[in-house]
Amino acid sequence: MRPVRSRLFWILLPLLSIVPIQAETGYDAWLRYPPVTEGVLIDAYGRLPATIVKLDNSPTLTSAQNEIVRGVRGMLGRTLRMESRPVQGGMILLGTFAAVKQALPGTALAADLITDGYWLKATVTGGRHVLLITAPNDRGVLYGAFALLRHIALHERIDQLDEKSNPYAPLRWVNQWDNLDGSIERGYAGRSIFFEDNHVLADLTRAADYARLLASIGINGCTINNVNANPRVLTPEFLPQLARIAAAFRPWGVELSISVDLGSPKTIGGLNTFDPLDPLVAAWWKQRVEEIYRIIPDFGGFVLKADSEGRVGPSTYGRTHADAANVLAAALKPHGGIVVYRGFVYNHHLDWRNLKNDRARAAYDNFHDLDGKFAANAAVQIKYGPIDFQVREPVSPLFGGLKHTNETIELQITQEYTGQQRHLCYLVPMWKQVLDFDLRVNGGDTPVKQIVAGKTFHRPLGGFVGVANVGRDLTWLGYDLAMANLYGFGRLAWNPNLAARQITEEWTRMTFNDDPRVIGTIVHLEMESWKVYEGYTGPLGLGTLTDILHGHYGPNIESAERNGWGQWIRADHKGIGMDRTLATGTGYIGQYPPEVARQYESLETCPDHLLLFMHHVPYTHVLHSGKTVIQYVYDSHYDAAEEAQQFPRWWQALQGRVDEQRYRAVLDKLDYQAGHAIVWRDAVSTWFLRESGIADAKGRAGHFPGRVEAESMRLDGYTVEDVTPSEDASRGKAAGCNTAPKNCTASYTYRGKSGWHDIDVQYFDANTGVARFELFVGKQLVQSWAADAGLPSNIPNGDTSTRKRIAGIELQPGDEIRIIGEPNGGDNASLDYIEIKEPAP
Ligand code: GCW
Repeated sequence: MRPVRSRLFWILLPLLSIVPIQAETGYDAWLRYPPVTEGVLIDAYGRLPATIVKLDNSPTLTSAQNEIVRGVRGMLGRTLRMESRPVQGGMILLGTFAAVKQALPGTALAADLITDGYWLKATVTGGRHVLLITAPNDRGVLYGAFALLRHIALHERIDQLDEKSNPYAPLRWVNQWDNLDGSIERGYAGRSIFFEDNHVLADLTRAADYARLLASIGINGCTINNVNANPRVLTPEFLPQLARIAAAFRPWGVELSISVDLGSPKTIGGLNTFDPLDPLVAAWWKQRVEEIYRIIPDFGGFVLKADSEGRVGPSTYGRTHADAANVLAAALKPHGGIVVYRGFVYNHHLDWRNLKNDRARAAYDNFHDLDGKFAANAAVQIKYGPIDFQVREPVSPLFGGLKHTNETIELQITQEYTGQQRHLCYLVPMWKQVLDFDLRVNGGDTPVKQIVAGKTFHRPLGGFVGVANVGRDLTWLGYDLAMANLYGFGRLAWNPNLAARQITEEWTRMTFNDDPRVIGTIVHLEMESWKVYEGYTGPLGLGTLTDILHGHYGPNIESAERNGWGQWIRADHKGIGMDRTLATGTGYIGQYPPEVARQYESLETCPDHLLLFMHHVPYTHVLHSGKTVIQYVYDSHYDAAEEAQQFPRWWQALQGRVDEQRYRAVLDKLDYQAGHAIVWRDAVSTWFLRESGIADAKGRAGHFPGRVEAESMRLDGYTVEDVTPSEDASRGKAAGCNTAPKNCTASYTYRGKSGWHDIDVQYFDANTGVARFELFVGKQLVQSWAADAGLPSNIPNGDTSTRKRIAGIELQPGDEIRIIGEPNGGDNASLDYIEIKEPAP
């Protein structure tokens, strides 16, 4: 009998042929390998040889082979035949130079490749098609495999491949700041994928999958524990556990390294000293290192933070940083290991009253005189700016100050001061500026990237280190869009000459899809985001005006002042900015080579975006842009916050074009960011208005049309409280519900025009409990929600201030708007205000 098809079937038929967009967790990041569906490409890739041969059995080559099989199966729907010896017909051939030479004598190999570099070559030998993936070492072959898969994922031609690629620098590491108890310093994506409860996790699947992600972008080392290191990591009980992580990394060519505590010989070694020049101490390190290499032969080395932020260091014995680095370096040297010594050394008890004191000077002052004293297998790791991962800093002058010392640059993938992976802040454009910055050492062409790669001063070692705090969250960094930073870091470490836009486009296409609308929107969002974040947090070189004493997240302008941490902005009623000039200030500018110093020293030539980092000026100082400083601050905050309002709108255009799960997750984050950008805008503008006494020429600062303060609503149970700092709440006050377990109510009678409106409820989401809210209009429950965002504070302030937008409500004069807050734990369901607005067009 012929099957009878209903009319519905024919109506649905066109829909059935659309490839459904599968829900995705984000776990696969940019290694999703979705099917290639375009006919032309299917034909072209169809000519790929059916067999893949790997010429030896090393774990890395095995990964390379497996990865190609996995990728080809996903993208082209074909399962390659895996062989370990050359076959008669066409093949993809994986092998090191040495192996290829043996298997296919006469193959001319690329002589100009260095360690980790690779060559992809489509060729015909003996009448058969061979796609050669070869390199001087195993890891290079693996990188070649990922490069091939990237070409296919980006729908590029591979039939005539002849691509040689060398890494820009030998050292391409990430530093994780994981604690052995499973917490992560500045981690925003769940607990550690390595540790729990002072042990290495039994299941290291995540560690292996992380290594795969790292390998795919050319990262060859991972330091797994916090630079604020627990000495326990070196104990005999712990080392075998580390070996398990090294084993999880090894197939991906990622070398394991650890952060150590200089005090270890004393704290865990039973010595009564950790003096780096004491022979017993040197012997202790040597013995520990031997023990490590016995079980981890490819161990990468040590990272050391000493004499910084409370860590012990060589100063205890009057020794230098070079002495400390070198005792470790000597122990590591016979095994090929290295020591990376952090240049992030400064006094956090600086006297703020002394106008000549300057934390920005610290790295250069501490290390410049030691130039040439560090061992050849040691490198000084320098944060990109002289303070601490701010949204904008000049490049550290120390890069130009060490000519006989290996260097690495430390960038922060973790968005500690740049929105903590709740705000979109894509840092590749910033890193590009830093890496391209020409320090003009000796008047020459000396961009930072070349210096740190060891090219400028012919150093044997050097490179790029990214602080990356991935956690157990399935998205790795807690936010799908933040993963562009991890991807971008790796790509830049491989080749800092890549354009930011190209990197972003690659990442977008591989992470989402090839829809031009998707690519256009996401690339635009990412590329705009740093400028926008800077605009509503801290422009003109002020740095992120965040709470530097606590969460490093929400606004708290004055937390930078009048304490020993030295992140001063020196603001008073008349003016603002750190005078770092040679003429009248701290002299910091003198640490730069003369051409750069001249540019920064003069108000005429100092760029606006660093003005307040370098100079103290009155609020009325006129910038190159023609605006006064104070008006620029207002404009920047209002404009950038306005642009952040557009982020979720742009994203909404992608509904149905990206999978629903990630679509929702990203939209939630962008909505949240849009709300928090307003918190920033208001806090900073209010503070500057108060401090300077100069009105916003456009009349915005201090005026909030449509806003109804919680403290002026009818309150039942709620009590009015002061918020600290006061600019973190509208008019400085909030209403808190301290009557737990009883609910509180705040209500207001609407007197405006009738029609459609949006209601924004601004509340504080403390992390000590999950309060709930209900919003009623008249008797009708319009919205209820939970305050469960896990923000980094337990009180009402700029960290916890959160917006809930209830869009599209018809209001009529006389309507009662009522909010019921249900406190929970320590979260008092605090309210700041409601704002009633006509919907944006
Ligand atoms: O940025 C600061 C962080 C600290 C960090 C330190 C460092 C690991 O706030 O959490 O400690 O820098 O880089 O050593």
